[in-house]
Amino acid sequence: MTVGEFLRNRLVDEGIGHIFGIPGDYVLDLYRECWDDPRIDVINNTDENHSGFAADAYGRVAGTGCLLVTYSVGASKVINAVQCAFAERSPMVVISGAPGLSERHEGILLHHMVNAFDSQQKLFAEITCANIAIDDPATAPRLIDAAFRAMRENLRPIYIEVPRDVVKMEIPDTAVSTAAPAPDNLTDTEDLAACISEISAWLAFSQRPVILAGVETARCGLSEKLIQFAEAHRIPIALALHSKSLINEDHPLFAGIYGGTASNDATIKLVEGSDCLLILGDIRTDMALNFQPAKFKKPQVIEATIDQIRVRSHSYPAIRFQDFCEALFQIPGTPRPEPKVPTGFPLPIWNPESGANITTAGLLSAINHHLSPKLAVIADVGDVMFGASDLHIRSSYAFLSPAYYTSMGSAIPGAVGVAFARPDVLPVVLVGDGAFQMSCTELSTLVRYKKSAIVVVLNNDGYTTERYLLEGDFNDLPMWNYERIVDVIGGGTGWVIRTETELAAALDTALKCGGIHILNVHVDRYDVSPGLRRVTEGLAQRI
Ligand SMILES: Cc1ncc(C[n+]2csc(CCOP(=O)(O)OP(=O)(O)O)c2C)c(N)n1
Ligand SMILES: [Mg+2]
Repeated sequence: MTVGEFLRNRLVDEGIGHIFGIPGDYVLDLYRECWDDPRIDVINNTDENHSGFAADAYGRVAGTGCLLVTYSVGASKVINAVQCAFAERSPMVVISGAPGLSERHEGILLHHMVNAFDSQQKLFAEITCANIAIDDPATAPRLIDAAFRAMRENLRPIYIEVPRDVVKMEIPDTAVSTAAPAPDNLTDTEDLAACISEISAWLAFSQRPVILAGVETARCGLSEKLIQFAEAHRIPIALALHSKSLINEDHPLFAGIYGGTASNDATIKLVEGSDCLLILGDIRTDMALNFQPAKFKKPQVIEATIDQIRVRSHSYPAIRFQDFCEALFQIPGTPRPEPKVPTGFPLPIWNPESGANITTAGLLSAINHHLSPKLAVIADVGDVMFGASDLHIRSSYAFLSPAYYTSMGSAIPGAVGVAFARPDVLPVVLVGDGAFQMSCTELSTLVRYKKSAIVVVLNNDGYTTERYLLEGDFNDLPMWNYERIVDVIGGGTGWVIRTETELAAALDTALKCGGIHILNVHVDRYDVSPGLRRVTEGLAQRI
């Protein structure tokens, strides 16, 4: 078996059916192999930065994303998206080609090379949980398997560099192991029993337990068990914006999006007033606390993440998060009265009025009106992301947004990832005019692969989110005819929208007919969503 074949087998074992990337000479042999492999579809993007965000979104929905790029010029462009995946715990396999081992001693500089041959691996070391460069087929299986294991444990990207002449090298039979290796981190069972008994006793006494659930539970496949646990104990579940859609928002225990002072008063009261706040798999970020210090204090909190298990002021370093959750979710239910659960910020009912100018709030109401399990909302960074916090999402993985890392330009590529991961749902992209200008070439990939999507461009004439922090000409953008991108990419329908009735007509047609629809929605440059208004009040106090 060759190194290339071994690696492809491991990708398939991992459930990866699609790889995103762009070819280049240092990765060509591996590219060809993956392209020809009937088990894998390789999707060419228009830029490696977009491949990165497509793979990230694919991973968030399907389990694991994968990138295949050439050395240096390609790999350096995926760094932003890999950082996003690292920060937000999205597993991803980053495969990069590299100069062949045999050509490294010719005494000349090789194209794309910067500094030393291993410079790229060092760059990725900071933003992956395992990074390997394969320089010997005999060690390749062990290194590759250990990297995949690290990805599963840490839910973070891994980096695999394959020099071009290594791809077709034969692995010695003795080096290919089939035995399942033991996990790296084993839970101390005595510690786990002590920890769970401590929590059981606390839960039995607690009057106001609340769960603040986060993406790590979903990434470990524990969402269903989490919900059953909450139901058995009648514990309300709040979510941070970066975890939105972890549970169906119609669920009677869903307590709203908790975003510090940007939340609904009832959600704030519930979360901050809890006498047993179970923070499960959630990353605590400034964005999720609306840029204020956390209001809940250690004596109220059980915090379990991949990085630590902490109960009040002490931690249990020898317990794996996955094992902790499995044991926690088996604690028998406590009889407790039905909790009072807040209902979030209901967006106004969508009732389009003839001639009325569209506003950002109206746009969100319209999207909300059409939401169904057949749609997935992918929000870019900008007002669309903060505003989307109020959307009522009714199915899991139906909302994606990098609400912690907050890089602009992720949503259109993200729609490409979602389109392949979930061909049964229609991606609805919410993107600002600024983020659109960064990422619109990727719409061409949707057309190329005959995918459908509704792309709503919130055209507020510039960087409106930034205007609220510091106004200046640097927030202005050249005004584009966004809807006319369909002529350039050779597919889709463009819409210019200024009124509620125009928006209603465009959405109705787009939902009925499929294909690509680009909605250029003009709003006033200072018009913002209710969600952004709440957030800027918090941020303004910080800067
Ligand atoms: C890649 C990247 N560059 C810059 C920023 C800083 N930034 C945050 S929001 C924003 C403005 C977004 O503009 P637009 O997409 O038009 O959305 P709007 O705020 O107008 O709704 C900028 C520049 C960022 N988050 N990501
Ligand atoms: Mg804008």
